[in-house]
Amino acid sequence: MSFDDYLDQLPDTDPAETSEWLDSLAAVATQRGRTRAAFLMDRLLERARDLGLGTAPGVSTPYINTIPVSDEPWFPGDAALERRIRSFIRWNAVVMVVRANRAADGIGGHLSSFASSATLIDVGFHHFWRGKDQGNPGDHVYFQGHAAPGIYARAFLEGRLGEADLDRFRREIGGGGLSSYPHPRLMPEFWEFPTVSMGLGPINSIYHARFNRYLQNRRIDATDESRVWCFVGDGECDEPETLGAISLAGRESLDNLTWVINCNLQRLDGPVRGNGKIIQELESVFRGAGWDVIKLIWGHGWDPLLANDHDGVLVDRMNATVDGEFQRLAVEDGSFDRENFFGPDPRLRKLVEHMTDEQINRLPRGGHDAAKIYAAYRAATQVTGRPTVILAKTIKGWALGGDIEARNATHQIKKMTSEQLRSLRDRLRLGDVITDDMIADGDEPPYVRLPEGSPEAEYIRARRAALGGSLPRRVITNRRPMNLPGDDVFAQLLAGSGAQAASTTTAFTRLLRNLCRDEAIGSRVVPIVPDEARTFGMDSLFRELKIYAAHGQKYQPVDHHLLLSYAEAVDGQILEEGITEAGAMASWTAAATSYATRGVPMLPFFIFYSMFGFQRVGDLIWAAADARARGFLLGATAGRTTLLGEGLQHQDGHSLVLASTVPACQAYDPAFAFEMALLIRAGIRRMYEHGEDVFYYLALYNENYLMPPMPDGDIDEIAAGVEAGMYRWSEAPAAPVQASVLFSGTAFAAAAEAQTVLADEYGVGVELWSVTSYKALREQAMETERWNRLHPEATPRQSLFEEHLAAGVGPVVAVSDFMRMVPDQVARWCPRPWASLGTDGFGRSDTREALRRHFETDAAHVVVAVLSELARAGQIDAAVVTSAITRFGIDAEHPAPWLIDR
Ligand SMILES: Cc1ncc(C[n+]2csc(CCOP(=O)(O)OP(=O)(O)O)c2C)c(N)n1
Ligand SMILES: [Mg+2]
Repeated sequence: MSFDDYLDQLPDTDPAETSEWLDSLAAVATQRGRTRAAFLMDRLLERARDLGLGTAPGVSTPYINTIPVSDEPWFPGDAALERRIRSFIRWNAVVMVVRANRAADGIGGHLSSFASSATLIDVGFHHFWRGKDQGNPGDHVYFQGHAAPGIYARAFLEGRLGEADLDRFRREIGGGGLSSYPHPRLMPEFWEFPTVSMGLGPINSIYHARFNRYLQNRRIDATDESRVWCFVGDGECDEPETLGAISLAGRESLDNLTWVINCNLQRLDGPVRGNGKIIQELESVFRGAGWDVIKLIWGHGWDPLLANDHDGVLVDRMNATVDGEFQRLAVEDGSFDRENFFGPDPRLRKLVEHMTDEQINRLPRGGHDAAKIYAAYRAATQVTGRPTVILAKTIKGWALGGDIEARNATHQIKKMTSEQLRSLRDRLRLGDVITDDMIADGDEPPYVRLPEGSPEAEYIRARRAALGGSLPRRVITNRRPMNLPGDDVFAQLLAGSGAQAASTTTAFTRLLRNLCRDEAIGSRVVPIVPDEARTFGMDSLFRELKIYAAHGQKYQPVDHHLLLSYAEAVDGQILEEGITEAGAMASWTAAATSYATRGVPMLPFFIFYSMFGFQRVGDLIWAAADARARGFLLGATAGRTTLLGEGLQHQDGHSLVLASTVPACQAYDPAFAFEMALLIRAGIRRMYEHGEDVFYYLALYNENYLMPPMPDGDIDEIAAGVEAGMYRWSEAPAAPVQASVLFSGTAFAAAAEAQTVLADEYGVGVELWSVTSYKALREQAMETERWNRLHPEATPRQSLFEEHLAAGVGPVVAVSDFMRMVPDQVARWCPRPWASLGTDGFGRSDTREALRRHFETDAAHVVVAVLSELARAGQIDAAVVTSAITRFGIDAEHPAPWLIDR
């Protein structure tokens, strides 16, 4: 369906008049040309917009700068000094990568991404980005990961890094090196935002800007002095995460957000859109999403040409040239450009006849023109009610010389010959500081510093001082300290559910409400949910806490008469993200890093369908870990069998495997409400009292059973066991033969039933252990093992896991609603015979009972597993096992669940 189809449905009240207009347009197009006709149409549409006629907004404009020359402000900087400073930065960025690769072949690094964005970045540093020295957190700048060498090079000129630091680019082992890309985990006082996994910086920046608004609207922190800037690659725009959330920024009027898309027309392998125009494509997409779009395509040299383009032929040519051709023009020399870009049309050729080939070759692209960049940034910071994207056209590898600039291989080049370095030096006009013999073959090319007291050194210092200090810088100044809750918040949960059955999910919702009501911590709690609150029984919180809505609630909800109606408010506390786990995760990251980015600790709980967590947004979780996020992730409806009915794409039996791959993640599988409460209590202390940069992942289930109270004893002692990963849940009944069963989560029921059956019918006394975290046990065991390996003559230490189990006798059987891999993490440290039961294989729809039989995790299978291990150890007769298998109706010849679906 096209636009015409829609028009055909509207009544034409005066067809004669319509024809008149249409005929005149057609006449202009034939007699004066298409360009003229298009121009007239654009003018008419402009007037229509001014008159408020409600015509459909245009989404694309010609391939020229959005800001007319006449609207460009005076450039307040000293252009010559800035160019000179930039030359130093460009040089050092190159030398850093080149030296690193001479010292250690293959160590990598990138030259050409920064070479293309150096001016874009520099103008921000000199004129816009506010640091943190003026009493507020300043601006939040997300740099393109591959531009990292340029950021280090600037830090070097500012005196924040020394030569020894630069020489340790990508050499981090032993401490003190510079990380390849922005990693707060590795350089916690420098980098703030991990960006190098493409697409994550962009989506995180949107939700960061949104979270700043949330903080402001909830009156927790004044954030209007901070702007979020994000540098994005044009190739990076192909990642779904990059563009997937831009409409949120438009919808929520995030005028505190500015994106700069570095349109060098290339990605890693070749052109981003060889046959098209990435800038035009992005313009439409962003305009459609409600952003202000500033195209910065041409540098100053083009201004007089465009001013003399009376026939519009130059604009036509610009519109018609595809990116692959523009890339070619960048590679070739001026005479080629004269022939091939200007040449075919005599009017165009005439436009540049006064110029030399060299001058044509040097016609700059907008993204290399400081004054035009300044104009774009200034306009962006003045837009209200909308986010802004600047589409800046650049050349990849700019100034690095003909062998590198705009070549398809440019992204991967990390070495330069002395010859190439000499020509770079000349191009940067650094002949006065770098002599030929300093870059002779075989010698290390030198870093160059601005002489102390030189106008350049003074300028860079003064500019950053005026803007509030150096960037990037990660500091933790607790501007708005958060008080920790007392134990009374947890009391209800520790008491158990009495005679009423409950799930760990409903228990969590209760705890969340208690936390939100707590005077100390309540306002800092950030509940985040991606359209799943009803699934988790959290909709009861809507009315009480309200859903955050940037523009309030402009309608009366259908359920307004109900006590628990859908309630949105500007100062709402719940972030109801809609169906976007990626967006919700980005929100969580913003909240979970707010202690550092804003000095305002927040306590985020992101509760999601556990299947759509680690598996769906694992890379965002990894980035959050890099960013030193603190908070809670809750994988609800966890378990391959507990979530009955839903089937293969819903039943999660492996998020704990995935969670075990994230070093900072504290992954838990609590069985009882009190365990869950103790874990959250412990997590709050660890993260917010002791300042540990970890986060928690808890699997929550939707199965109702009686939640026992916390066992008698000292709360801290019991909590320590739950936190360490295991504690004895019940003693073994007296019996001649003994075994241990380890359960996690909802597998408690099978374990407890097996315990009774084994005692009553087989004379086997089984002790039960609740294992809350195999990941924690494994890490502790690995640590012990390592210590023993490295201290061969000392008395060997025992891991916690070994120590606990060494005290008992007989086999150990582990059961959980997750894959066997989860308990098997600790198998090699088990001092007794080991067997594990779990849910390996695809889920399917059925009842819990049927699923547990299918996956062989029900009580019958626990009984058989214990008996089988006892028989293997010669403690009972094998015939006992056989009879149990028959008795429980287990089909011994049935193929294993994980083999069935292959
Ligand atoms: C998720 C992800 N996939 C792939 C890469 C590998 N990669 C690094 S840079 C790059 C090309 C980047 O192109 P662009 O976004 O246009 O940035 P430019 O360097 O051109 O500014 C790729 C594919 C990555 N870093 N992250
Ligand atoms: Mg690119």
